[in-house]
Amino acid sequence: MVDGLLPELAEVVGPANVLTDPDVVAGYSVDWTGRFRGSTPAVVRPGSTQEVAAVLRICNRAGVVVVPQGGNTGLVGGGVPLAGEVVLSLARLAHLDDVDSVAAQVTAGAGVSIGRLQAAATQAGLAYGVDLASRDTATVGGTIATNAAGLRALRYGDTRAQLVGVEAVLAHGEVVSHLGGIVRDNTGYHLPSLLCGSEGTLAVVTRARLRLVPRYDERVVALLAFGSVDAALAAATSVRSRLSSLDAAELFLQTGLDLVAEVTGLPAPFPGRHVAYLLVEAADRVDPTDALSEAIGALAGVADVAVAAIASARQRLWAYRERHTEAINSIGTPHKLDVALPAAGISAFVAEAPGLIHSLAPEARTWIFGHAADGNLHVNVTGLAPDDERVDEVVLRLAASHGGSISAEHGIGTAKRRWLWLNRSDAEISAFRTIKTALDPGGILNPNVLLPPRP
Ligand code: 2HG
Ligand code: ZN
Repeated sequence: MVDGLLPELAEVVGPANVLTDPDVVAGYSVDWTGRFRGSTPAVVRPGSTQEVAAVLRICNRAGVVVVPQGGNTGLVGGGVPLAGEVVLSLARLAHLDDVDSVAAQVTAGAGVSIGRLQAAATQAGLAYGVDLASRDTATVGGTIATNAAGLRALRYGDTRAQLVGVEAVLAHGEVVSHLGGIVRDNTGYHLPSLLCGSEGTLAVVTRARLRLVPRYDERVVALLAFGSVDAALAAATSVRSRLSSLDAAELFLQTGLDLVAEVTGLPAPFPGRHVAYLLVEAADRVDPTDALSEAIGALAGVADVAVAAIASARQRLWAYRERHTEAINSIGTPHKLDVALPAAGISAFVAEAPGLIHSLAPEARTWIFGHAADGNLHVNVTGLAPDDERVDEVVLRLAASHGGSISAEHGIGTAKRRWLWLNRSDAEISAFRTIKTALDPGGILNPNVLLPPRP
């Protein structure tokens, strides 16, 4: 059926932007981790909102299902064609307007990378509040679809918190555009909030109006070592309450540090070995070193400290945390279980999860790290077959039993849709389905993610 549409699609986007060569489309059909592999008859690459609209009109009329895709850095199998869907790549929507310094906002195309957006904001004396390790590949559209949060969310919030307006194309090809940048704009349903985190199931975001934040050039990073996870978590809470310039508070463990050092060749940060590490960064207009030292001075149980103020030294400390993902991927295909715990449950979860995983899959290895101050833990498990979901099940159930979320920042995708009920009631899921059906009655927009399969 799709084959018959290809000439029509090529007329809209140009023949060079309908990719069908199996070697070329293969890269669009597997996720970054390698866990989620599918296939597609075609990758369509529109170059404007109007072209996206025309493509969706054609697909909707023919009942052809599409999977929108940004930088393909998602971690829950939400942007790859696992059921043979057409891939709608938004990479060519890469126009970035000039920064509006007066409003402290910018309008960006869905295909603009987060790194490019950050650079433009910095150039204008501002900053973009969302930062993540995949910044040079992840895109504005993808981070909106997944409501990405990243490394600075404790200060600036997730992508939804940056979103002033969106332009998007609905399933039948109609364009909804609200990019005026008015912040006090209380005129009914807030489509940016609805579309953000909807994982391409409700509309295809083509442009966004994004809030920018002040740029702080004075930065200092400290890496703290602790004899227990509890001490590191308590330190994150304490630093957060004392330090208004806190930008990030990231947790990792000795096992993860060992792997990062082994894979990257980085030297160990300290002569001794410790159980847990907390990386904190403060950023301000004036040098925050004294304020950070004072906050660290108030902590109990700090076994060692390294402080870095100049950019290259800061980056060296960050590498121990940021390169976890790449180091884990280098030893096998991970199961990524991104959960959030309330303050009262986080330390019990960290204590219980590895034992539970081991009892189910003794050959598996568990890696825990994450955004400590937000209670967001990344539980990565290697040594499992990609489709072996026993461990996913127990970890997600454990998070829910402690009152936590089964997806803190990566989304639901295909990886977690079976377990959405752990966090969402029947009434909520039914409301989700009502919204989906209203906006996409033909079910052509990424219908195999987020919502659980119908019983
Ligand atoms: C991070 O915080 C990302 O580095 C990726 O969210 C987490 O690899 C992961 O599981
Ligand atoms: Zn993360």
